[in-house]
Amino acid sequence: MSTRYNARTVEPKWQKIWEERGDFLTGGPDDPRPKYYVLEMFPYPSGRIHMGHVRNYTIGDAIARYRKARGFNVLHPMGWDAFGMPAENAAMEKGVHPKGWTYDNIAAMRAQLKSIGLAVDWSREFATCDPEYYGQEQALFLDMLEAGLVTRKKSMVNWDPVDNTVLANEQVIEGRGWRSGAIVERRELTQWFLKISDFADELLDGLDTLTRWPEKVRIMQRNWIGRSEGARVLFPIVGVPGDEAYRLEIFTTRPDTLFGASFCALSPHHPLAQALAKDNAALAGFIRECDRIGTSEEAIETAEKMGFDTGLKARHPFIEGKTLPVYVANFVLMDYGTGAIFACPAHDQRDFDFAKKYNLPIIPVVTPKDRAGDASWAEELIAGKDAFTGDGVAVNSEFLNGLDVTAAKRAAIERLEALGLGQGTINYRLRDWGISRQRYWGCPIPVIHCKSCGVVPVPRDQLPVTLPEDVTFDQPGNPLARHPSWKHVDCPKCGGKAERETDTFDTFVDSSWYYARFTAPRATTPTVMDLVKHWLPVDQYIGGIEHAILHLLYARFFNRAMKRTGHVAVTEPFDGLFTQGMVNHETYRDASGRWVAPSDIAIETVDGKRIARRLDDGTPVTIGAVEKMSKSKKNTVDPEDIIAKYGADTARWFMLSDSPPDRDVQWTDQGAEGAWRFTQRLWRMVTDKPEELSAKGAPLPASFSEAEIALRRAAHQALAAAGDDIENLRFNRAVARVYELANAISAFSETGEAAKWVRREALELLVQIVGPMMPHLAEECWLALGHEVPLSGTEWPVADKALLVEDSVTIAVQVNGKRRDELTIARDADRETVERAALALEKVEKAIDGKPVRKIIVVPGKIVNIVV
Ligand code: ANZ
Ligand code: ZN
Repeated sequence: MSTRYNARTVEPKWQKIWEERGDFLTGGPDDPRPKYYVLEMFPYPSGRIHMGHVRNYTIGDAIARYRKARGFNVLHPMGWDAFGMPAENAAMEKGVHPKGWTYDNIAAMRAQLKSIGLAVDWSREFATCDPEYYGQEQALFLDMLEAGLVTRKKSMVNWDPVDNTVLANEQVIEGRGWRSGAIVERRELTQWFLKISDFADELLDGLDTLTRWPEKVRIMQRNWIGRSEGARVLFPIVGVPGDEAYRLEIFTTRPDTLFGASFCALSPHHPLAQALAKDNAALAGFIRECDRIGTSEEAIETAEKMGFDTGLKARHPFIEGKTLPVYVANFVLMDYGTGAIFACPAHDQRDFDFAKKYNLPIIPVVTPKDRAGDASWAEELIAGKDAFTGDGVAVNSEFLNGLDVTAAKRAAIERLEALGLGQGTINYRLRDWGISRQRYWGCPIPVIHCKSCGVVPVPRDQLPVTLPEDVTFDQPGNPLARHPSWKHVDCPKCGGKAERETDTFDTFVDSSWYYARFTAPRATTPTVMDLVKHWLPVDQYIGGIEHAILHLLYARFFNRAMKRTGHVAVTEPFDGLFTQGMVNHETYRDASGRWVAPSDIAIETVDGKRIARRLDDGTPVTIGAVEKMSKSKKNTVDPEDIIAKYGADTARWFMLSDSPPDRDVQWTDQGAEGAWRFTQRLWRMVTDKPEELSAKGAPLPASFSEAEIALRRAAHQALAAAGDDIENLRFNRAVARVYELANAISAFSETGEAAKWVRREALELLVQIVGPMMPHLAEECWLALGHEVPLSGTEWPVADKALLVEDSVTIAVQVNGKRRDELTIARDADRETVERAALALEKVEKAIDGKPVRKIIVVPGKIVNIVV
């Protein structure tokens, strides 16, 4: 036979067969099989899939196929995270409409994803920009509004004064708008918020139940929520114009360091700072300068520390007569704690840097335990560069002296409470989730603003509030706001003239509930209780680590909000989470330092050295570091090219084989070729010598030779182990077992009827193991082996338990040279295992009779002699 395996024709053929058979359509809730919901994070329809998608969806697909073969009713859907800025950018740059651009991209990417051969139930597909989807999202929002889970409040935003638009933190690059290049300002806008901070403790506690999540993701979420125990302290302030009784409230996690306080600081947006700035031009100028940094915590954190002395004095709560200067400082955030701090430079790095810059006192009040009573320690600290933030013993702190940090905190809080100057409190870093975006291509927020009635929800029977299509992108700002008619409506309450909200939702809202929608994608309510009860939680969620915090935290919150409003029954949406690594590639640069794409170069090996040249003009190219595939470094390979050249199975196989799926994988031509060669090899093994295989369904031979038993063992052990590996997402190990078994089959040279039977059995098992990973090739092999029912409709084989036990030997056991018993044990058991097993034999124990063992002699595979 020996034809070459031609992926180009075989792959589309099987994709068609699966579709016609409806193999991957999900069974209904009354399906008797246990349910299994596997979901990969849905893609943004940029227009083309990249290798990261191939990896992500191949992992999910292998799981879906394996679970289906194991008898589960699998839900494995696909959809599109389709709202967002790139569509509007395309509209501005190329004059295409965001809607057309998005749906065209979806069509292109759907075809690409289908060419990977995904076992997806395409009948459930939707895009978040479908009015049927976002209309239900609006209904959810109105329910949450009614349930008190939504608020409207003023908040600071990054404002691009040239584009006249709000920018997300990621769109501010070194203080400038990413498109306009203008220096970004901070502005206060009234925006919609979801009250995620009400759930801070619940979201924190819930992390403990997520035992099938990577620990690193749980840690990141914990840090993001940022629960801090501390105190609020009131500092009476001397010199506030018109308010002699003014008391400044600060938040601290270190009330134990109060005796080391050297100044207080206000955020530039603290009401006191703002009030003072009204009559103080210099302060107003300083605040404007601070605003230039943007709103991101990172920007504020990395900016040079700046302060402005207000001239006010704060009275120390514990030290009679002592006052502290009050600064306005750029590193104090308005939306954390109370927007004001007391500073203890000796024990906080930011305070330390600030004190050095402005010549403020540094007063150490906590000594490391091993330097207690060592006077030179304080001098070293003051002279040095670093604050001491560790645990230690309180010094110079009156009633706190001698206490460790924890005890001193407690004592300080007790005293503050007694004085009426403060109390213990818990603070969270987690802020409410601002969901307003001044953009067109998003889900319209379904409310109406009326001058007399205020905010009025859009009546349910008027949902969905759809986006108008006749919008313009020829000027910056929000096209919805400048649309001539869309926003003008009558107030649903009083009938007077009113205006629609022109903000749309943050696209993270869209991705916070799509997993629930997949359980009833065409329902006329957001979800259907029976169905979400059946399918949720998602059993296995798979995606990139870049979503470890925001997306996963928002979805965990949103699910709780949906539970409260009666749309789901579970608390946590994702039972198991897997974060796959990135796909990397070598980088290349030409003589002038410009990046060169892998497809534009040729590499040859000269004297053991790899030399790269440009294909067009032969000029040399430098081979650089292996980095994450990215357009900017041009080190990408296009999945479409790979599939055209080798077939999807090769790409799938390489993605799964090279490294553990949670680590980065390096895409190389050699690796892809190696994977491709294996597809050819497997095909040849199955088809080359049909005469060496027994007929399909031939009866089990009466007996087997030793070599035949060995191959049967190898095959059944590979089956059991690889199944376990796939189930636990250890695909690289499953792949290794496939290679081992393939080698064992190739090395098998027995002839005769029993040998043919065994060879067929081993090959069939090999093909079935390969099935979830290279489904097209496996189907074609399965067909060539004479099976009428495709693998997609075939159950996972059951390994023969008897063949799983290790190869064993029987050893005689003597005590003082006299045979007492024998031992059956694995042939490769180590010495210690053999000794322990021998000593545990009942007859041996009796013969030893409690006497101390002096020596054990082991002759491997033969005899054990215990000397007492
Ligand atoms: C005095 C002090 C002394 C502090 C000391 C630390 C060390 P976490 O752990 O993140 O909650 N802080 C409070 N509000 C702030 C704000 N709005 N902007 C910037 N910094 C603020 O950090 C809490 C600590 O960060 C607080 O404890 C406060 O400084 C500062 F030796 O108070 B600390
Ligand atoms: Zn009204």
